[in-house]
Amino acid sequence: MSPTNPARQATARAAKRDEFATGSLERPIPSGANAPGFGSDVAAETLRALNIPYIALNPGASYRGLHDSIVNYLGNETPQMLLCLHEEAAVAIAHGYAKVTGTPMAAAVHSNVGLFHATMAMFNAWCDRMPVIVLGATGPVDAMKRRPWIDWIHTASDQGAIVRNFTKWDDQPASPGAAREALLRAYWLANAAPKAPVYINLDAEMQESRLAEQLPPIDPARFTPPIETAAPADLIARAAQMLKAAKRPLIYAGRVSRSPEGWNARIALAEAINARVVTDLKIGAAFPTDHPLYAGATRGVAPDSFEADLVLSLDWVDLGGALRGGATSFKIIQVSLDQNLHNGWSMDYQALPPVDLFLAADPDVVVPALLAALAPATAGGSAKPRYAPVFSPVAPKQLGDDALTNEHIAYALCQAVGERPITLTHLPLSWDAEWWPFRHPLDQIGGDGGGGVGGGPGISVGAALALQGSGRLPIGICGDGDYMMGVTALWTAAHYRIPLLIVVANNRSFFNDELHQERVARIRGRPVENRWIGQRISDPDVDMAGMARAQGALGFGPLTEMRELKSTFEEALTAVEQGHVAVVDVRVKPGYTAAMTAAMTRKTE
Ligand SMILES: Cc1ncc(C[n+]2csc(CCOP(=O)(O)OP(=O)(O)O)c2C)c(N)n1
Ligand SMILES: [Mg+2]
Repeated sequence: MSPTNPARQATARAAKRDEFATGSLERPIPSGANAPGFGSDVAAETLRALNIPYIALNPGASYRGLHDSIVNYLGNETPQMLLCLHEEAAVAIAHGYAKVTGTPMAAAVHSNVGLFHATMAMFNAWCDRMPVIVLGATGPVDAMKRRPWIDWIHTASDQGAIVRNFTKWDDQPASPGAAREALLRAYWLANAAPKAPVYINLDAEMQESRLAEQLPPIDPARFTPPIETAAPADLIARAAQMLKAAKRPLIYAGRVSRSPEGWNARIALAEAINARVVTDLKIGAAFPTDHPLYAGATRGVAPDSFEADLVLSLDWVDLGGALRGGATSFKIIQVSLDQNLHNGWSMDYQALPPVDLFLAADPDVVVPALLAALAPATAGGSAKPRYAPVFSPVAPKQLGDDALTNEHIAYALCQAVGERPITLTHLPLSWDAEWWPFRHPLDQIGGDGGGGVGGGPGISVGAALALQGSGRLPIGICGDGDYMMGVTALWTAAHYRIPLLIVVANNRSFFNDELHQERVARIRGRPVENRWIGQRISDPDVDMAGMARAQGALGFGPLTEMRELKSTFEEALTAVEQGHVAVVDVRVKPGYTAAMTAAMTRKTE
């Protein structure tokens, strides 16, 4: 696969932007400014040069210079501002956008306080290895320039320290020229695998100072060269030998791109070596789940259960955890660049896996190389996914009539969706991969990354933004706790006419933690009946649909019966096709799938 320059990919995307309603909104009157006059104009111009399509933000005085430059110098396009009601939503939207496109948009947050709000979403994007360019600002670094009180509380001597442990790089450039270079470097680094958020802190004084002289023009593409990380040919040959020799190879299809070519190459590789393939709902779809070689989505199932004699991990999240307790009877090939991001603060690097052959390379580059080494004639994927993105509802299982479950949601929604191409932008904690087939890398884009509840709505809005014009209908299914923590992201979708369906799997509880309380009670011989106290979200029940309507979205429900589900989903999907944001509140009974409960309770007994 040939590398593509991220800046050039973004150009095409930015050109498409105008086709949607979003791009026609909030058009400023012309300012007449046609040359950069201030430090922040240079920063804004650099975002334009990098073709950053959007900047999700919550405003603040610390970056009022940049704000003015985007509106009055750039005319509020490339990037276009997307106003958010909370900084966590701003970053989550950028995270969701990156999950679909693989490239970053920007988010802007005000000084230390806005950055504090943004931290959880930045941590989610970090753990998810997704690129986000977070712009921030500090009050004037020069104390002589600070306004009394407010500029002092909103100035920190090392603001980047707030997020340094979970960003790939941060900087506080001291001049317009340095700001330009910092933004180019930020874009370049955020886009190089392993991808991750970066943070640039623009000094208020630098933004607002008049430009003493024009900067010499530069070609941004030359400062953001694509980095393709291939494995050396001798290691590919060794890996191919091992794969050929294996009798029961197992592929752990982990963090891979959304590219259809990469998808087809993985199918071709699995078929070439007759390997079973395991995937993970935490990350985006990596293999067709109705392929005969598909072996299921694992929550840390050991390969012993497949009697594998060789494991090929394509950057699997937590390979060490998956192999715990049974890695002696088979060989392990690991393909990953993730070690380049590991630091001493976050343990999100997971357990250290045993490895027999390590390929420090991009899995999307390695798979076609392995195919070529195995069978040169069949190498090279086609541009179209071999599995058409057409859904058929899953066969109904024993679905009771008494109380709805997430499985009812899956079944009725899948039926209502019919043949429409959709993207599942978020799934609740208790979701089973068997309920919904994935046949395209954009059928599902994975979870929140860092286990930070509240990311679901924002990530879904960002994914929906990126999917505009793709013909895919975005559907996010969120727990009620997740929905309520991130619900204000929906206002941004409603305001900027970003069509999206959110289904709330509403068990009226932070139910995950009820299970934890039950476990503790059991271990301590105390009443499990009390597990709901401090967990249940009822009395009063929250009006989920009302929270949608309050922000200009359509609200349906609460639904309590199976017969209401399909028709309401159909109505909501039609509304989304017409450009609306719709929320359907489905009351589900508290309870998790057996697999989820088992995964949660492992190691805690
Ligand atoms: C920011 C944050 N706060 C708290 C938690 C702990 N936590 C994990 S799952 C969960 C419950 C989430 O509730 P909901 O989205 O309704 O899903 P449910 O468990 O009910 O299916 C909580 C509170 C977390 N992971 N992240
Ligand atoms: Mg819940």
